[in-house]
Amino acid sequence: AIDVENYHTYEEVMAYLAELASTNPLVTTMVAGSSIEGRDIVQATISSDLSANKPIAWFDCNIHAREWITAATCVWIIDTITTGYGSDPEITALVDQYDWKFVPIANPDGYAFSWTNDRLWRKNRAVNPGSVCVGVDLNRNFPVGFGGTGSSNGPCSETFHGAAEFSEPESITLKNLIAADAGRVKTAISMHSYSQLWLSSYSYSSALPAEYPEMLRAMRAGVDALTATYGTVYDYGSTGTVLYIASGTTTDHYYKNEGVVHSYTIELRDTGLYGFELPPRLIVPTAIETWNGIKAFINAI
Ligand code: 0X9
Ligand code: ZN
Repeated sequence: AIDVENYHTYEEVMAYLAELASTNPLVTTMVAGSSIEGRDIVQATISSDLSANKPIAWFDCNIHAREWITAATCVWIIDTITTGYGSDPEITALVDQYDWKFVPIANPDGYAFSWTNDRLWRKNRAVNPGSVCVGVDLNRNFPVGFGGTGSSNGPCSETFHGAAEFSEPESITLKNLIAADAGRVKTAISMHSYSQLWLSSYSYSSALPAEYPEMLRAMRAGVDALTATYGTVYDYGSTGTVLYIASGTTTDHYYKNEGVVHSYTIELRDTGLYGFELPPRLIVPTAIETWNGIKAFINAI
């Protein structure tokens, strides 16, 4: 078990996932890759029948190190689904319908560093040849629009895109996971914070995807249910129109290169009062409203 009302270290989250996998028949884990510093990048799967090859709802969390609420929310959702299966009819139906896959800490080195050295660290912990600055922004290391607007070629920048697309083991790991389930991923959601936004492609340009009307409908269903929970206000739409242009993101890769129409980035609470340092007392409310949004969204697609 894990105390979902607090933030947890990388080791604590990994221990929780291992314990779940060994005690709960719904849960399997796999080491999908390893980080620059050699930490495991773990994917947890919740499935009531792995052999059925169901459609998948897939989540990457904490690709940005300082966005602790994202791992905490993913852990809360894992805990809620595994606890509710068989007793909560809505959860039971969702697990019978989908396999649920989570990478709760997609950037383990950065996350560990944000606990031990710098709470506001964002990137991974790559040593950049020829620079004193460390780290690549993993959410600029994907191919769609690689190196373009909203990314930097300077290793000291918070949005440094890296030497080449997929130069980092952490981004390769996410790419491989999505590719391994090609054709089955019904939705892929990248969890970020903060800003309270539900974002679709495109991110690398202000152009809109062909399926944008369908994406808008699905986002609206999610945001309406999220807001109905506690009144938390969210904006939604394509990243390039709602937020800013960002090239080389996960969401554009899952959408454009892997064919996942329902590919989104969700920017969780808040809007800046606490920013990345959301107090522990707000973990559960954030997770509850987000889960309500995800349930309504997934029932709408
Ligand atoms: O800039 C980013 O990478 C994200 N914002 S954050 O404050 N969490 O760093 C936004 C990226 C949004 N784009 C998509 N992936 N769609
Ligand atoms: Zn982020």
